[in-house]
Amino acid sequence: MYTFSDNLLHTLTTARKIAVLTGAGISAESGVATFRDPDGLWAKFRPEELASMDGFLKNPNMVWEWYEARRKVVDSVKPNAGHTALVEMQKWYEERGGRFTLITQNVDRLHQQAGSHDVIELHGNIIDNYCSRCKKPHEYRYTSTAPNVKEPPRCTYCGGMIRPAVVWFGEMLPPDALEAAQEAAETCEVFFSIGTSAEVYPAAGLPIEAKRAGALFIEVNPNQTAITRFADVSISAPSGEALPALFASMLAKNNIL
Ligand code: BJW
Ligand code: ZN
Repeated sequence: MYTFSDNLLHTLTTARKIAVLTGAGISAESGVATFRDPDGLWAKFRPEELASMDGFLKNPNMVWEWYEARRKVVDSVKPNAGHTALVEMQKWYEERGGRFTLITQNVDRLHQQAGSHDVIELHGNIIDNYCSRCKKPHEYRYTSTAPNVKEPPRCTYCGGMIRPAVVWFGEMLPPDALEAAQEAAETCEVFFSIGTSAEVYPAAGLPIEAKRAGALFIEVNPNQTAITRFADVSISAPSGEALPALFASMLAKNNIL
């Protein structure tokens, strides 16, 4: 049973500009591993070997196979109650003329699968592919029924190695996505940071930028993070439980206003 203060519910039901940043934690209850939890991906794999251009060039087959294994997981899972609550919140605010911007670091597309629209993807997605040399998109897609592809396909135009359309360490984030995320952070009244350790920049700077610009900063995470101490409201619970409970409390509050 979750209870939220009247003050918080009043702010949430009267605010018109909401921005939300999500990380791997929101997909944890769907069965997608996070990165930095004790059972996360970085406990078993080295980020610099798997999520960097240097790592890919040193060992392309290993990196490709790691992404194919993660694609297999993403292909087999479903959005959870946390994703669905964000879909409902987006609809609720928009029906009232508000703006609800969903920014994600996740590459799994589960927000879109749940029904969120105009999701800002800061770190790309794990579905698409492009050429690591000439940057042209490539048509390869993982399918569970096809035989395993054990090495990167080759570019039809230049013969370069095909890579997943994610953002690796040391690479620029898509400029339009970053700009839209920064604009939402600087202009919102409420900023949620959900299921992210806030260790990876520039994404981790967004909640702080929002707070500096005057937004109420709410964190949803069962664990402490690098930015918990800056949160105005800290909801220490899994997002698949906390977000539906929060939205239900907002609706109950709104009905008696
Ligand atoms: C739950 C839960 C439940 C569990 N409910 N919650 C400034 C200072 C220092 C360094 C830098 C800096 N600026 C840039 C850098 C370098 C670097 C960086 O930030 N390094 C730090 C690690 C120190 N950043 C970059 O390189 C970025 N590019 C860039 O800045 O370009 C400009 C530039 C270029 C060249 C030189 C200099 C500047 C790119 C970053 C790309 C990150 N890529 C990855 C991999 C993507 C592909 C893939 O998926 O394989 O993105 S790394 C990985 O971390 C992934 C994630 O999106 C990202 C963030 O992780 P996230 O989502 O927070 O997950 P976790 O696991 O860390 O946390 C999960 C949380 O969930 C935990 O808190 C749990 O408690 C919680 N949780 N269950 C709710 N049920
Ligand atoms: Zn090419």
